[in-house]
Amino acid sequence: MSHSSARRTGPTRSHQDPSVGPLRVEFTSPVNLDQIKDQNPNLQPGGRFRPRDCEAVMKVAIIIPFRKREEHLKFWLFYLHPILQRQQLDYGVYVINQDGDQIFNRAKLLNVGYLEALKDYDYECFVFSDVDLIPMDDRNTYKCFSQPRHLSVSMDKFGFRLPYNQYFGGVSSMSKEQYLKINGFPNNYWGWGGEDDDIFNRLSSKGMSISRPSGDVGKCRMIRHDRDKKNDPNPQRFDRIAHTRDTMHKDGINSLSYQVVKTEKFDLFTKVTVDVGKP
Ligand SMILES: [Mn+2]
Repeated sequence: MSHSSARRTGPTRSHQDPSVGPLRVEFTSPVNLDQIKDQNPNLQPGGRFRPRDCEAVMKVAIIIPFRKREEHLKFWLFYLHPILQRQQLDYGVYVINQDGDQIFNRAKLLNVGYLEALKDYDYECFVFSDVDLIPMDDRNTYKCFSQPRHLSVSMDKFGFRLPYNQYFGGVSSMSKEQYLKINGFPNNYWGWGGEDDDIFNRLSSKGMSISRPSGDVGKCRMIRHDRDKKNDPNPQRFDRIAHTRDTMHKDGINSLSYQVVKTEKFDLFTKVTVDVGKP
């Protein structure tokens, strides 16, 4: 048996963990898509990757809710593709683009991403990431755990600490089983805020706890930006969060409706443009 085929079948991961630890992350010099493509020659169309020389750690769909943040997406792709490949994931990147100019609905876009990614491949794990959050340590593995995972635990914008114990915003991951146990995410949070707390309430009402990396490994940077248009704070959010336990069984993946406008496979990501309606 040749050396290379032995490596392909052997238990290789513990012997060649390729993570490098803390990373330098900055947003001053712009990046471009051609450069990113050249730097990641092993990607497949649609922003897919699977390790060649070992069995992948997990099949992971990365879901990014999106509208008019092209500059942030470039930084995200620039930093994350190399990290995700070093993490030996069998992964795909799905940018879920809200069509039109109605008020933004982050959680509904995440639900759409879950279903649309599963049309592509038999993913077992879903990472839900804001487009403007970049991990500063590649030991923060973008995979699923025995409990739902919160990955963006120490963001620069919060002084590298959790803003509050129940915080579940930014970047999180859930297995298919964990996601289905909570009926997915709410579809009726229009505008900024609250949907992450609703998701936390869903998880805790089902007896799940939150898994997190250490504050050191979980450091990340947010790209600074002004408030998006059509994403004002949602005044109903406090009332909604107070009733998650009553509403979650009828509002979620079981009540999701949307229209795909188009699906595009670019070199570095799959973009699904979707009409999610309006309040
Ligand atoms: Mn942001």
